[in-house]
Amino acid sequence: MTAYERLLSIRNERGAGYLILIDPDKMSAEQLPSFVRLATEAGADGFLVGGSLMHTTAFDEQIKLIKRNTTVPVVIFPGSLMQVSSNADAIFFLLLISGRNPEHLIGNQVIAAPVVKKMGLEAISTGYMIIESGVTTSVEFMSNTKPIPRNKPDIALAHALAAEIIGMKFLYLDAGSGADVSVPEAMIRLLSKKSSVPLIIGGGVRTPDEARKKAAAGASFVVTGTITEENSHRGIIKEFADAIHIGAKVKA
Ligand code: 1GP
Repeated sequence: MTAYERLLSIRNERGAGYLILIDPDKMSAEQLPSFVRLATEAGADGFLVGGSLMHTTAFDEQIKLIKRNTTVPVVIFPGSLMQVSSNADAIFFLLLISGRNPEHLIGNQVIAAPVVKKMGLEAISTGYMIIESGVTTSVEFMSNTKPIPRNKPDIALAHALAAEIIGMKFLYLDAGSGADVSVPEAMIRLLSKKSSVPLIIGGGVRTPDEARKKAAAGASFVVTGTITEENSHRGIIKEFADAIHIGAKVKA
């Protein structure tokens, strides 16, 4: 089964899946194994690895370490061209479709594609949309693009439909790491109703209740990064997982 198929079956079984973002700069090699093990046991359905910046030189090693300590898919969520590793299960092959910066629409992809192909790394075509969140986020600054206004779900929908027609496999709506406010439920509801592309929602999700609302609005996956870095204990991760697994028949 491909990582994409595994993710979809998790979504189908549990109503929505819980993905934890690990920023390679924010967790040390000492912390990583125990965090990954406890998060897996607490109900995380997958790990995303990536960040807007990268100071570490051990990206590949970190992916290996994460893989060694979990059974769930480990997917690269690349913040730059330097974040590619054959040790991951897959990579979100991102096109920053909310922006109009050609480097993030096709330039970087052309540079990365031959390497990804040669590695035999599963690439999951993902339309990446930055949603306005009140502050200038790292991803907005680094990508030199404007986010989609949060009160314009119709604009987000037009992007989602374009992604669907192009044939993308996921849509990632991101308010940006550490955002003041997360992606609005009204936007998630509209896109999940009118587009068939599964939605990944992240950025600024801080409580299990907020995560549950994203899943109830139609998110196929909800991502937390900052909050799980700050509170990396089993209890909070289990609360997030239980809140997001809105379709689970029996709660773990
Ligand atoms: C950012 O969606 C992720 O790209 C996670 O955001 O760090 O705010 O949880 P947070």
